[in-house]
Amino acid sequence: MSENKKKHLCYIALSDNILSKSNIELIKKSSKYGKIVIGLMSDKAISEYKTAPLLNFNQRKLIAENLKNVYKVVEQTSRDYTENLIKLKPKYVVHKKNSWHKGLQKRTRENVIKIIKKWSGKLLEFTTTDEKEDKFFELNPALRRNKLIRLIRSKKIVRFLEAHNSLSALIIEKLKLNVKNISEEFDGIWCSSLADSATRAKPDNQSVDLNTRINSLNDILETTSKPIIFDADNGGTDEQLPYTIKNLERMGISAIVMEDKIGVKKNSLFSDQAGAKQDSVKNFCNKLKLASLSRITNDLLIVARIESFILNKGLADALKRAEAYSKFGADLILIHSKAKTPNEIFKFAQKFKKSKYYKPLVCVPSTYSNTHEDDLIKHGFKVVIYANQLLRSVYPAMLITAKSILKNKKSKNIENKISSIKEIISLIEK
Ligand code: SPV
Ligand code: MG
Repeated sequence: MSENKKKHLCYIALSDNILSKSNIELIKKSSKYGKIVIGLMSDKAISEYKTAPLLNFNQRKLIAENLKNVYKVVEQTSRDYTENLIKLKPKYVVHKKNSWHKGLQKRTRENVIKIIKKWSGKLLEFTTTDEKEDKFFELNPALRRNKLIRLIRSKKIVRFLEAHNSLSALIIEKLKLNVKNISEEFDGIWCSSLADSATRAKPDNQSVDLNTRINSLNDILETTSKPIIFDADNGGTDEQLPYTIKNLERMGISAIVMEDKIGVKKNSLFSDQAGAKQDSVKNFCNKLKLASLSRITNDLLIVARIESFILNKGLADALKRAEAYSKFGADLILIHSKAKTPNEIFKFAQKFKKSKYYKPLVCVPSTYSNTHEDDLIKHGFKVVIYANQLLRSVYPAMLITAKSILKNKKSKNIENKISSIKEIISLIEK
């Protein structure tokens, strides 16, 4: 580097995993232009517009600070570069070519150009290796598993949607929607016992055995990278549970939900709960303890699902259980309800918030579906699971198509209502 260039600053904002080949290339190329300052985006800033990277801020910072050619690492607390650029007045801002010319990033790029122009700064855009190589990171089960904890720490609410097979999971994986200039997406995949059973035309009563459920998970893992929460019904027997936990952990699942019910398994949304009994607090606490001791890492979160409202046992019972479950190893509490309004779960949240055994709350707004996420956030919920909506949307669509073909004795009449083969194939191949 010439003497003159030595005093120039080169600003690179990074929002992904530092040790990707393309980032290293970017840093190497930039080092010819001046001293490199990495604007390391905070987890929170990233989560506001896309999935947070696998490594958290401190892990990324440690790596970035120790890279050759990096002069300094500063935190960038928003997607917008303005604050850091004005503070540092870098001669150059560096970015990967072609990765921010479209969509929401386009405005950020234009803004950067406008700001640095004030001190004759320049934008440098470099071609880097195909980002597919960076995707290698995503294949690591340990990194996928750890994503849920990170999302819980960095987002106001973490949003899961049910997938009943790989194709529905792929929709969750890839869908991004621009809502009021924020790129919205689902944070992860709920592997529902109801949806998994119904897809196999079986009732939600454990007729689909655990191995088959694990196979469904495997299919979904193959085509996605987002975190998965597994619905394990009541977790099975004490003899089986440690193996289930280890298996899920090995696969890279982020959380297991266990409900405090015993006896004949009934889906909680059925009004008839005859035969379904709630486990004793003591038994279920032992199960939670067993689950939490069976895991190798703390990244597989244990979610205790309380069925007190489902079985009309009331608020006091739910609260007593929440405290006990929390004490015995639950990382999160799922308070289930089949009421038409969220009143009972909101009352529960209000009281539980004050407990010294408080744990982040999960809800499943299937029957109180008119409840907006903002309201859930306001009442202290951290994870929302939309538990069955994709399954419920394919069923009527298939019925309409089948009826149309039967009625018209040809398929032409339904053509404009169904997707083209090309559309589906391109989703798979992309
Ligand atoms: C599931 O989706 O299988 C659940 C949630 O367990 S519920 O159907 O509400 O019981
Ligand atoms: Mg279930």
